[in-house]
Amino acid sequence: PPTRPRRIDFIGVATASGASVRGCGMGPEALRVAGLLEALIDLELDVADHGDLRNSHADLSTTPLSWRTVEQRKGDVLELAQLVSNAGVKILDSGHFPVFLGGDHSIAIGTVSAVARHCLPKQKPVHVLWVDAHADYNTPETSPSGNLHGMPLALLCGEKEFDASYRGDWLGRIDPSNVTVFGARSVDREERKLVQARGVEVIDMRKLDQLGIVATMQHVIDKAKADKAHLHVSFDVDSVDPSIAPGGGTLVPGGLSYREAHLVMEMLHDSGLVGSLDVVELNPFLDHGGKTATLMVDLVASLFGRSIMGEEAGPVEFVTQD
Ligand code: NNH
Ligand code: MN
Ligand code: MN
Ligand code: MN
Repeated sequence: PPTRPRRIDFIGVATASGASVRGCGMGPEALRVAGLLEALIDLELDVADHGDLRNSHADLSTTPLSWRTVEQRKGDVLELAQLVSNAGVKILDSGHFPVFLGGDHSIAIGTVSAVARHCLPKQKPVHVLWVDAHADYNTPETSPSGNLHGMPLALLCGEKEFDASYRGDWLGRIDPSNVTVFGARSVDREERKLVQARGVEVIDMRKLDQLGIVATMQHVIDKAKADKAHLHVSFDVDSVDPSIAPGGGTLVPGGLSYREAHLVMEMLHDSGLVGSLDVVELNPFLDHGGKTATLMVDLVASLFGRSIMGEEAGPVEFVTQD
């Protein structure tokens, strides 16, 4: 059956501590202003907005983000990850569908942790679809930038270079062979070696050009279906081409087109396998008049069943007539 959850719970994570460019802490509010809740209510879905999580400590007010050391920002990211993880578990345990609004991609440390804590005790495997221009599989050793938004997958998959100081409900919770990176076109040299060694599937833009969305997404869906998995989708806005999604801090040319991105969401909807979603890296300060925020609202609506010919039309199937 298509993805039609009982209730969709939004939770914002207002942070840019994992990134070097500031501004994506305003992402959750921009998505609300662009009409995220209205779009889903319009689909006759039940929604609830839990507001935003943010770092609590007072020294953020005396040491602004751009002056914070790598160590301080790591502390911010891990503190927030625990808050996000706990909030996510609550939502999932209530039987609701969490949509996490970033914030930079380091919030996925907490979001995927929540999914793992909810699913793994029930023997439900967790598959992760990481839609991104980047692979986000750097470690503290391989990272060219030191930014944690380029490392969440490696941490979740238990890369050894994350020492005990990174410990939490996230370290090593995900099996790298259950991860698919989709839409990549910027993978760092050492990062490339790691994803290959660990068996992370990377459906990069070249493969997408050659095979198309339908075949590649069907493959992702079939893998998750065969495993009876919970599919978590982590959608980085920079996966989409910068010409239509300019609101990101680390843009790379050659991304998903408008229709390719929608088809990803439409096929995911029809699969009925998606149980949680991140929308991350939206930077309203860099966006052009809400262009990227509005695109993301439309993409989320597609994931939850908005379709061109109406919801009654049902999943698309080709009928051959003789
Ligand atoms: N790979 C680079 C790094 O690790 C860039 C990561 N930036 C992202 N990832 N926006 O999605 O620093
Ligand atoms: Mn569940
Ligand atoms: Mn990312
Ligand atoms: Mn990215």
